[in-house]
Amino acid sequence: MSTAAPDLPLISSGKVREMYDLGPLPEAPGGGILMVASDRISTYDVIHPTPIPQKGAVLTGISVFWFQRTASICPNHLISFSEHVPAELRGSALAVRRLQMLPVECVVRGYLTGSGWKDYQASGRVSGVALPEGLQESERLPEPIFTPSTKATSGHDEAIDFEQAVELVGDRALMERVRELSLALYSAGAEHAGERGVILADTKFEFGIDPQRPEQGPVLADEVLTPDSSRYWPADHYAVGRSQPSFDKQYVRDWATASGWDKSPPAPALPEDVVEGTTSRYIEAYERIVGEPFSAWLQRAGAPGSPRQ
Ligand code: Q0N
Repeated sequence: MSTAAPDLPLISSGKVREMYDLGPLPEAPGGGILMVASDRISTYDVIHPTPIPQKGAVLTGISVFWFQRTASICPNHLISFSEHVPAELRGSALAVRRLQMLPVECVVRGYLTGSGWKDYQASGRVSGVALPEGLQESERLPEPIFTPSTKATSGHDEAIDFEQAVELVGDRALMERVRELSLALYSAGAEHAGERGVILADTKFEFGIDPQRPEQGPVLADEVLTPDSSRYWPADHYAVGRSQPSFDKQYVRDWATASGWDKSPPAPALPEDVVEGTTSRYIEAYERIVGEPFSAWLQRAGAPGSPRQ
């Protein structure tokens, strides 16, 4: 469902979500942000003009599950999924603490795929981490690796090594802590996914510092262990030596490829059956990962049209 924009100052509008200024809140005197996950979908880095109903709510519900489940590993920016969230946006938006973001994307890889596979083929390394020879596409790594990246001026992600991340952040001890937390969060996600027949191939975290409480160290921000920030693969289709079908987007990718689209903007509109199939896959991803009906999330969040308890 697409919803009218809230009457709040817009901070930023990204490919798949908007951020609005909530101003100072009792829980966050330094300021709150309303993060709204849209139903927009991209393939090959291009947004399609057709939304995927419920996608934003699925990603928001999965993030909340992980914020709650990883709170013992690391503090996070979540304030509330109901308080401070406009009624029309409940289910697909979160009130979060405003942080000073670290200018690095904290990628953890347990399997060799995507740009990691490309960089390994070219150099034997990923973000400066040397890997054994002879690995195959999609192979499980001997142990998960931390492969930071940064938003290049073009907007594209650029792999950097740990030393470059230290320079960007300006604090070695802080960056070491961020690496340790990222690896611990990935392990928690991968173990949980594995128990549910899903492989967590890789994922991206973002951290910030709470200016009100800098002594608590890095605070987990952004979205966490969602299908948009991670590669989840169905374990029963896993095989090394080839690319893997993605849990959520494969319908769209397969259709887009078969349509003859050359992957340059603009992306084509999606037919109804592809939209419906993709919504179903997102809801299935929620139910596999969280282990409850997706309707339970909508109800807990007080999403419009969901029955009140
Ligand atoms: C924020 N992004 C994503 C860092 C920025 N809690 C927050 N407080 C303030 N800002 C942000 C959040 C969150 N979440 C996050 N933009 C703003 C973009 N990243 C890219 C990497 O560098």
